[in-house]
Amino acid sequence: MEFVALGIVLAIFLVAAFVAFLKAPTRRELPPPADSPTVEAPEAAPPEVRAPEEVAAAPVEPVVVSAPPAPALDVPPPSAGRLVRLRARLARSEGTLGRSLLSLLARDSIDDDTWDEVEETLLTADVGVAATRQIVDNLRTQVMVLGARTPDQVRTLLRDQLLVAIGTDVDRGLKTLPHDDRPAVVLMVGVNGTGKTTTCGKLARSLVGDGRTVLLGAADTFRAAAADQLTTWAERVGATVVRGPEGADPASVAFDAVKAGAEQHVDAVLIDTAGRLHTKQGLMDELGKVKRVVERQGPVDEVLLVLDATTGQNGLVQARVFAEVAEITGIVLTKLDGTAKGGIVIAVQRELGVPVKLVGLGEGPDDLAPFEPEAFVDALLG
Ligand SMILES: Nc1nc2c(ncn2[C@@H]2O[C@H](COP(=O)(O)OP(=O)(O)O)[C@@H](O)[C@H]2O)c(=O)[nH]1
Ligand SMILES: [Mg+2]
Repeated sequence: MEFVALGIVLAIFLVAAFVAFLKAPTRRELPPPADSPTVEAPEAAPPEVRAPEEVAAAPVEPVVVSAPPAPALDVPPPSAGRLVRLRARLARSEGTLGRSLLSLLARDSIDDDTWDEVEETLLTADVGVAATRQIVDNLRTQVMVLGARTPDQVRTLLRDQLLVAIGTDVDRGLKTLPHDDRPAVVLMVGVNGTGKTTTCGKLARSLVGDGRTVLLGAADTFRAAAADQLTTWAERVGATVVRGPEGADPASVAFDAVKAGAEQHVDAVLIDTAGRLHTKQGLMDELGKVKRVVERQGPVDEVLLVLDATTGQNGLVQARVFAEVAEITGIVLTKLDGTAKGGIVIAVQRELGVPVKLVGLGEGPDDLAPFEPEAFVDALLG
């Protein structure tokens, strides 16, 4: 009897051992071969590098660990608040204006000589004669009322007056939304080299980033390189481009671009134009014609005058010429990252009675920002 019982126990044990043996290989298949991690992990990987199965178990980390860096061009940062982010770049050239004014106004007693210096500082910063006079008059009154001033009060005073000069209650929004089942049409005008083509590209990228569809019209047909440059931007930002042969009629290219934009139901058509200024009459004729021909299909929503901020008073002369040609709806002030003097913002708005809507702060694809007076003045004052 004992033998039978012992035999049964032995048999059960054997069966269990056999089953365990059968299952073992299956379990061995689950963990990856010991040497497989070296394929991804560098040989000198520190011991704390996670085993692949551990990484796979964590739902978020694999993306962080193994995803290739997203191409920067595909994810433009939001256009809102850009000026604040690009402020340091602006401050590079603007800081001196703010610092000079702040230190002049912080003096215990401000005599006529000091006021002359304030005026001089503003004029040197391209603010313009009329606006400078207004700012100085207002500051004088306020300083008289205040008497002794703390640095904070001086800062507030100056900030308020600069904001008044720039204007905070102006609509600086860009009309780039489709309407009446048609794309918004934006015409980019300005002298050669001011940044029209670059601004078309940057604006297209920003719109695409906001989820819109954009078509670029290469109506600068004067040089083939101009259309090539715009086409490169279109490829970079994911926009369609309509171009004509070199020397084609700019108005007909612009017309075709708007037509194609409407047929393709894009949200916005941005038209890049040429800016030869050697004959003012020729320019007027050409731009006027572009606008009229485009308007056969519907209204032009924005005519943006692109001005190089570093050209100072020269820029104002150009602005006047272009304002005669086309009804400018907004100003794009480019190259504010360079040696430009910020006062030009005030001067050009006064000159044209049209708001600065965008500012260019570099050559990079995201170096275009909606103009925000508060952020701008804060950058001036450091
Ligand atoms: N630093 C700087 N350069 C700019 C800016 N905008 C345009 N540019 C440069 O100015 C040059 C002329 O620009 P482009 O768009 O070809 O001018 P267009 O002739 O008016 O079309 C190019 O080298 C641009 O990279 C800007 O905001 N800052
Ligand atoms: Mg160009």
